[in-house]
Amino acid sequence: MSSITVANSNAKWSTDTLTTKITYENALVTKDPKNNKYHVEPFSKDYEFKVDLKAGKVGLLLVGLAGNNGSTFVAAHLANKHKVSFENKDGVVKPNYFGSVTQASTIKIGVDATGRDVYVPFNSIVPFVNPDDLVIGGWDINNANLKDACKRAKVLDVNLQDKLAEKLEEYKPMPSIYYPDFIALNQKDRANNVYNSKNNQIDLDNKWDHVTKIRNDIKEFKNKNGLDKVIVLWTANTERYSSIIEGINDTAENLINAIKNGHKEVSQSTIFAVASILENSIFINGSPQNTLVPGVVNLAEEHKSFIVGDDFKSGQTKFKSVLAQFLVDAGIRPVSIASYNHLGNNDGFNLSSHEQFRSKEISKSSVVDDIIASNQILYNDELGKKIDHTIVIKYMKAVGDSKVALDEYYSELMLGGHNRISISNVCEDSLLATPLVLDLVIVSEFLSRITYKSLDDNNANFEKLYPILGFLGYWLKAPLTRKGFQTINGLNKQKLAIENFLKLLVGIPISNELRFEERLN
Ligand code: NAI
Ligand code: DG6
Repeated sequence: MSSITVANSNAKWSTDTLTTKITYENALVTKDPKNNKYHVEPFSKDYEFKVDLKAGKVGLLLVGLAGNNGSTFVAAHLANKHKVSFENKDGVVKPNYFGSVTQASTIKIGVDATGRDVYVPFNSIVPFVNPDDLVIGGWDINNANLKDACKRAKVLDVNLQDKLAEKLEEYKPMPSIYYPDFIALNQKDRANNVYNSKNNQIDLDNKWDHVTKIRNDIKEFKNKNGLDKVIVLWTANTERYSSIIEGINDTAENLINAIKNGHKEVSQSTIFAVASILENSIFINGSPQNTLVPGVVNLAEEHKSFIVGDDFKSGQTKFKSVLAQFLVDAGIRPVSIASYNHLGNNDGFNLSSHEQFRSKEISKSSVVDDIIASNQILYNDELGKKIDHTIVIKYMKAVGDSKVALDEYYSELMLGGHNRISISNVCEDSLLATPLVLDLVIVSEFLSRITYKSLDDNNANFEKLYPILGFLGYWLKAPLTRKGFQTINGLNKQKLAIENFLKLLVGIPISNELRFEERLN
């Protein structure tokens, strides 16, 4: 149940459901090519939304469980669930989920009688799953239990690792599917927990059998733990891009046939996505590669199953999607952005291989596209419609998980002036990514409980949201977007969308900063 009550008769709570009538307002803009004038036509549409208030028992299966993100995520879950504090040189550290929007941020619900803003915890206005209640498991091509995986990752303080050791040791990854061609060759030695390997021979032909194995793993995990639903999240190594080939991975039917024929362009992450969709499990891709090829999107549409991607937006890119937006919105014209990274964890080692780096380069580069496209005064045929945007990633073992990100924003000011902003950003990469994993899981699970119908159509039935959960763009570097629609990267726009949606669901007006209480007489 929500911790607030809203005096709005459009939002009705019962024990099981919240039903809300919402008016969606926007404006349709057309341009007259004869005189280049815009015509704006405001419109509104009425909807009824229904939220199933009971999440049930939720399971999470991580692909890449024994990696830095996977092991840090489980350790954070255990530390918070069992309230394990530990001591470091600064004193006692209590468990928390700093960096998680759902667990550590607040949302404005209105103003008090004196006009002051009132905030409540983000997770207090609608019933999200409590992270403590998640049942976690997963796969890895490496067989390390999570005590050993945390030690190898060198992310968490040793005192915390020691306190959690017994519990962490109980988590062991299930054998996974491994197609060596998709991740860096330098990962070969890690692969000692591989389902499709017999006598040192990797089976790349029976890919449908691999789908079946993953489906069975999901089913067994669900049954064994008495779960109502399972979410699958890819936090394994970055793969190379798959080629999109007509007749192979362009439609659901072609993709299924390609898997049955063992086609070489079907990646292991796509196998996980297909298996998840067929099990009606939400699938989230936390890495940059194009796991969610058109055939996967089509399959998700056919099965009305949810998919989310791509690539966690954790540090440098998150900052970029704020700073670039700020510059362009201020009327300043960024002309180049140079982004360097060096890191020494296994992710960095994998990315030191060209094809895997290329996947990351694509997702990191696309982040300013919509921001630039929003301002035709600064970006046009005369001045140029693009900026120089360079991404460099270097593996440097010594710095481990403490990634160093250096950015230089070079912009044009008025009358030929220039502005150079340099940013240095250092922190444990996996401590930034782990809260994002949690948010993606918690929010996608919540969105999966929502149905809606149009009130303009008397015959409309309640249906689920569109399978690509675009509301999760805030947490992703390259948000997968419905065909024909524009990708939104600006962080503030992304946050506003999810916050406003939650507010509307409980009957609170969407955010605006008009502050008439103060500014009118
Ligand atoms: P990691 O290299 O420590 O962990 C990846 C794990 O995946 C390894 O344990 C590896 O054995 C396993 N793996 C590889 N292929 C597999 C397969 N076929 N099935 C199951 N497991 C498999 O990497 P880390 O740091 O945990 O990052 C994971 C992913 O998240 C990477 O793709 C990275 O690019 C992405 N990412 C990480 C961010 C961060 O801030 N840490 C942010 C954005 C994305
Ligand atoms: C090098 O940048 C390694 C990558 O895996 C990143 O650490 C990760 O994608 C996070 O990137 P960002 O740009 O969100 O900080």
